[in-house]
Amino acid sequence: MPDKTIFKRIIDGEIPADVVYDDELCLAFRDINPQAPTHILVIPKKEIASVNGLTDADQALVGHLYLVIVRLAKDYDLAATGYRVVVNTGTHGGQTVDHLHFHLLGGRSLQWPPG
Ligand code: DGP
Repeated sequence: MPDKTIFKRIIDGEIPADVVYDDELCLAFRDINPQAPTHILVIPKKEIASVNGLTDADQALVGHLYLVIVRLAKDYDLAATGYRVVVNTGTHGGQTVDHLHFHLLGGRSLQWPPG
């Protein structure tokens, strides 16, 4: 069994996080290294390493995660000004934690293209 990821340890309550949303399917908490005034990570409680690990069985889960993101964007006053949802994937994508996570970034004007 591979070591637990840091996000699985947060799900299991082994390490603290600034949780902003919690339900039976997912958890949302503030990124420890924020890249914008609001930087929230939304993760499934199910252990999925990246978007590459999604299957047909996860269709409803992905929809749920996205609706939670939209809800948080509204709750944190990002919806009107805009925001970005980022899913870094694999080495070239800059993924550093092998547990699927959606970055919700907002509160400032974000540049494009990313580096
Ligand atoms: P990524 O590079 O896309 O895999 O993003 C991983 C993010 O996770 C990164 O922005 C920093 C954040 N992160 C890493 N460890 C922790 C932690 O222990 N707590 C919190 N809240 N965030 C973490």
